[in-house]
Amino acid sequence: MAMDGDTRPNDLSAFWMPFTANRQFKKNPRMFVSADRMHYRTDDGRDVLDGTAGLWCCNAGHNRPKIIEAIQSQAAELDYAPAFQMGHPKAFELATKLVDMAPEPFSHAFFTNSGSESVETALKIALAYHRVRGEGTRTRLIGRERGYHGVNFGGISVGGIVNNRKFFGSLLTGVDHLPHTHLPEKNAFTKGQPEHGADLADELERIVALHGPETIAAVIVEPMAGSTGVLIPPKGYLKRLRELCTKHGILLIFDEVITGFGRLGSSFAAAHFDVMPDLITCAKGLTNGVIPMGAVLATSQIHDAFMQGPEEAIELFHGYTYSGNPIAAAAGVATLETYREEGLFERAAELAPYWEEAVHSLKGLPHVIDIRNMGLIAGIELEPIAGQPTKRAFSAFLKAYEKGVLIRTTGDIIAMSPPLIIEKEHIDTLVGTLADVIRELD
Ligand code: PXG
Repeated sequence: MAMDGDTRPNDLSAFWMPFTANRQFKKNPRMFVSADRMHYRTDDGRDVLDGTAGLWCCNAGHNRPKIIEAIQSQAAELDYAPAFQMGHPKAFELATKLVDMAPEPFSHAFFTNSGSESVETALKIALAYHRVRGEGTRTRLIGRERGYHGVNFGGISVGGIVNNRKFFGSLLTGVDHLPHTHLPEKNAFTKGQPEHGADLADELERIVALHGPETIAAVIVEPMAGSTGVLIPPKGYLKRLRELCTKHGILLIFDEVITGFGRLGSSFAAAHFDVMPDLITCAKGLTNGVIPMGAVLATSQIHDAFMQGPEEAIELFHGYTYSGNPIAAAAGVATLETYREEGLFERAAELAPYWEEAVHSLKGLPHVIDIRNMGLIAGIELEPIAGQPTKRAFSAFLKAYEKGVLIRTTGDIIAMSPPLIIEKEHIDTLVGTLADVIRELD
């Protein structure tokens, strides 16, 4: 129990923390107690510059009044409405705003509560799409090595992160993986999209030849892989993947849980790269991270394929108690309006060159073996300490936190993805502090 007026709970044992070294954390906890725009405030009263938009989600920065107000008034007006066979205006409003923001072919939104649920939903829609069209033999799903698609069974099956998979049994059957596109020996220190690796998309031909195209339902990839260390797609790679999927009647799913909502300087990566998948998953920035919510965006072609049977029949046997939850929808509407009113996606695009120069200035510092960037995102790869992978980057994370900057690490890669309201001075502080941190590393 917390003491009155004490902001640090003194019993940390009950909360089993996600993706955290629980015992280590609880010996030396790091607690945020409030936030404002670009900064968190710690329980010991320090300001910490947010270099990661929370977990890649608070794209408009923290505690934005419009979003707070929308949540408060929605909660007071309509707290919850049943999601099945009933509606409420905010979910429809948000769906319309969302498809208006998305690139042209996306005309429908299915609501979920997280990125993981968006992935499960997209995979299920893909399988069901083929079935309702009489192509029920298309049951295979293709992911990619080093892909992250959340933590549910479909997502870890198509995902390519060994620790997220190996503890959890046999996963989905009928899944195959494309090779990842990380080629440091050829592409290290590339600014923006790397030159080499488009041909790795051709591996899909090998997988198709092995199984037969009529067995494959969908390919799912992150257009830019975030969680495994900011892997930027090689020039031409996504376009090639699109061509091959079209050629073989396979649906292409872009998992845009990180790349959606301005991270690359466009609404979605699909628009940024001008490559249109058939389905887009999103979450995180949809509500600025404030309330759990995700969505799957579908083209009319996908959606309309389901709208064929008798009108009184349920077309898709899928959905969640909280699909389109009123308070989440209100937060979503206020978030999308904030992005638009403040031109935050354009702002990200304008700042991207400054960001690129800033992060690449870290080249030449000790242990730095690669730097990757795009939009307002960067990955800085460190040489692992021999026999102790992840240790060097994690100690950078701890030192940065002590110096008042929040970064994120995955393996020995430092990832940064600040709120899109970041100012140049913040970029200087973020990168300057990181340079000091890296110089101090063992
Ligand atoms: N797909 C992608 C591409 C993601 O990045 C998910 C699905 C799952 O979303 P939910 O909302 O279920 O967590 C994600 C989530 C990190 C980090 O620092 C990345 C995520 C989540 C937490 C930490 O790499 N991505």
